[in-house]
Amino acid sequence: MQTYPTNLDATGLSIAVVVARFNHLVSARLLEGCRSTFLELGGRAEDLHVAWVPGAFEIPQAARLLAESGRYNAVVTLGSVIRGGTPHFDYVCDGVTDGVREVMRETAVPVAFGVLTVNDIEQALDRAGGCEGNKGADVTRAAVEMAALLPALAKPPAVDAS
Ligand code: INI
Repeated sequence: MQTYPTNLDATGLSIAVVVARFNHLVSARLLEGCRSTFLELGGRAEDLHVAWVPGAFEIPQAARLLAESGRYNAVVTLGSVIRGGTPHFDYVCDGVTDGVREVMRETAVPVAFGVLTVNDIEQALDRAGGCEGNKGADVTRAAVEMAALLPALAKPPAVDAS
């Protein structure tokens, strides 16, 4: 068996973060999870570039431009969509999930999906540094892992030593 190498080493990586201002308290906590995880993994604060957008619906457009810029090893998307009493929730959720998926598929740049889709603010805060962890931290790990893996897929894996 031969396995493509993966790691969680952010040394030398540049990452762009697109974060929605809507539900700002949640976004700020997700962003802090992202920032602290990037630093823990060896990244430098000056290599984490943050673009605030009005809401989750705007995330894909900014994520695409950043991914296509050639400046970043990965893009992290952060925000929260909280269910209200109207179908608006579904349209915003569809827009951001479909849009981020398209950017992932149509660029060679890893794009991590850290947009919470939840029923209420409590569920959002639970997942933004509360009892359910911090999705911003989780997706930053995913972005760093994919940033190492994707370039390695360009050639066959090295033969395992074992
Ligand atoms: N944007 C969010 O990021 N979260 C939400 O919960 C939300 N709700 O509920 O409406 C939301 N709406 C704004 C939307 O993302 C756009 O910014 C707006 O429609 C302008 O295009």
